[in-house]
Amino acid sequence: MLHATNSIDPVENVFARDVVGGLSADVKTLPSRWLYDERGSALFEEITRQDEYYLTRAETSILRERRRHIADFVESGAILIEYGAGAGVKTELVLAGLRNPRGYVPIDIAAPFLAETSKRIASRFPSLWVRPVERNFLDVFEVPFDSCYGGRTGFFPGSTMGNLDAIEAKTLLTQMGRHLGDDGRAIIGVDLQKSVDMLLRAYDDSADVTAAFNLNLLERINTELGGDFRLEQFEHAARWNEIDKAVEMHLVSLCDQCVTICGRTFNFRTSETIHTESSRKYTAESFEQLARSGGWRVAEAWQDADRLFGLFGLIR
Ligand code: AVJ
Repeated sequence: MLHATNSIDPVENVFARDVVGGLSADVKTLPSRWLYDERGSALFEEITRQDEYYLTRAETSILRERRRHIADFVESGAILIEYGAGAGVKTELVLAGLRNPRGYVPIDIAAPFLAETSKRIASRFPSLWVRPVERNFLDVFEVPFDSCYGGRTGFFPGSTMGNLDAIEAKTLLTQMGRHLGDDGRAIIGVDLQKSVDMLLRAYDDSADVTAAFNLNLLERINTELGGDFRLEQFEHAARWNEIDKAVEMHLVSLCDQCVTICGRTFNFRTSETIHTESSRKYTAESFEQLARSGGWRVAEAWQDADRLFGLFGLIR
């Protein structure tokens, strides 16, 4: 147990503040970044191994097949700056393909992952300067290494961009521009629009790993904030939002019920949902438009053989 749960103050505690705020709204939502506690991160890793979740395999195949193109795009001696580094598995693939990379800056709020990833990368690439930054990549902050150390390339794989709304995405792209400089480059991976059926199956796998991942958020509220969610009275749902071109994850209330968290009571009607995540899906054109809104131009567009996923090389 992390805290005496009766003393959690939604003004002081950011998680409590987001939960109380999100569940007080007319349309209940919770920010998707809270899905990634230790169990949530492990469940996400398990999702990437499910047959229906094609994203990770498709992106990894692009990184392997386009290794040479990527190395040409990133000039020799570059510093790689990764936004939301997580477990950093794809990073090793990219670094191994680059010519003489000089530095690696993983940015992540999850300190344990950050330390582990930094250690592993530093020992595999002994000549690389590794400088982790423990931040939420949406905050405003500076990165180590100025331009005299070499050209800088941003790396933002995994379609995490798809979880950001238009304002957050534009803010991040603008901040990346500031970090990476006028001749900086960026490599960004996003999922592409395709049949709704295939998209929904990726977010509602038959082994129910995605359901467990989504429901874990309620478990986390119970454990960390002393909530009394009855998990069996909620159900995972994946829905397509045609206007936003996004797969949404929801938690659907199976009955009329009330839940108490931090001394506050929240009512749920039967079928009312908590919206827990949006994963936006792009076309080459819609991604190009997004990139422009943040001050970037698309110089390279790579796809896997089945055209499921897109990796884009951006310049200023
Ligand atoms: C890691 C955020 C890219 O949106 O596809 C997987 C998270 N959610 N299944 C995604 C996720 C449900 C994933 N990202």
